[in-house]
Amino acid sequence: MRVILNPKHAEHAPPGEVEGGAVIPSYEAPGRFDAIRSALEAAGGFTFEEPPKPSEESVAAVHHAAYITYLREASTEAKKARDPAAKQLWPTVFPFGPNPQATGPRALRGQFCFDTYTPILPGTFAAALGGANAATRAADLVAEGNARSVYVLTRPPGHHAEADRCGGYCYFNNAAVAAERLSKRGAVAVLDVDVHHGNGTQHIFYSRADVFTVSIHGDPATLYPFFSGFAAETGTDAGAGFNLNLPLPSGTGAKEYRLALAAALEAIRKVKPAFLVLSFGADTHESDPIGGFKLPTKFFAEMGASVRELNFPTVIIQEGGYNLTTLGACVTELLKAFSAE
Ligand code: SP5
Ligand code: ZN
Repeated sequence: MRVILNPKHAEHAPPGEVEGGAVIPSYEAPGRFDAIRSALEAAGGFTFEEPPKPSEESVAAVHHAAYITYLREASTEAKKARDPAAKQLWPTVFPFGPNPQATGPRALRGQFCFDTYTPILPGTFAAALGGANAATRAADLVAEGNARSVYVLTRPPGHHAEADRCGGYCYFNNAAVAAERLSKRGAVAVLDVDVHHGNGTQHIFYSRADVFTVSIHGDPATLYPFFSGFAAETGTDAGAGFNLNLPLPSGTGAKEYRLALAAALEAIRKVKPAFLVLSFGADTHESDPIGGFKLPTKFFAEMGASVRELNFPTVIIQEGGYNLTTLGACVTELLKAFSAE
């Protein structure tokens, strides 16, 4: 299987995140990428390549111009800063009403973000763009029939990023970039199996019928992102009926997950898409430090086989997964099953 790498991922390395008023090491760290790459190399059967030179075109197809510009300029500002504190831009205050006068740096930092987990650092723009470019390359290979399925190895992840806001460690929505690209050639389904609701992908395609978004995730009543991912969110306008959320309780294991996955796959079959984008998070694993689900490593092989059975040309995008000792095995199990003859 061809693996498209984000060559710039390490330029974004958050120094920590805030947990109950204390700063703890960031879960979303460069070591995630290395753990996956090493596991795939050890398993064999994977070839690694980088995307062609950076372009913002495919990002502009899903994100607002003002947001892209903000992220670029804020990253540059962090790069130029001499004061160490000014090299990390953390949002603290979020809009509580529209105010055209609120254009200062602290206001903008909150305006283009929805949580406090998502800092802008000197390399954030480059790293986010590298991921989007890798997703673009993968989508083009699949759209043109040059590959049946392609895996995008990237971080930071993307599925929480909305059209004009970052959040949940995500800046550019790589899955949405790929889906948008593929949608020029035919209908697309996005299946999001990260343990967290893919609010960004839902948001970007919420009023469209040509991209069917499906997410299986921890119940937002108790799991991040808390404000979306409920079953009643089904799409709007032309997109009514083209968003499916399958929330599951904390502690969900293979038995219950299997049923939700079958329901998701059945719904996707009915829509008859030409292409599939799989937003793959391994944070459903039983050992994940922030997920709360109980899937064993071997279930990822089953997941890969089930999704593969749909038999659609597929772009697989790496989202979350935070246990560095099991992450590589989860991805390998999924991809091996997916690429088996
Ligand atoms: C892409 C992705 O998986 N984003 C996840 C964003 C989750 N952010 C919230 C993390 C909260 C961690 N605190 C949990 C403490 C459990 N001991
Ligand atoms: Zn996640």
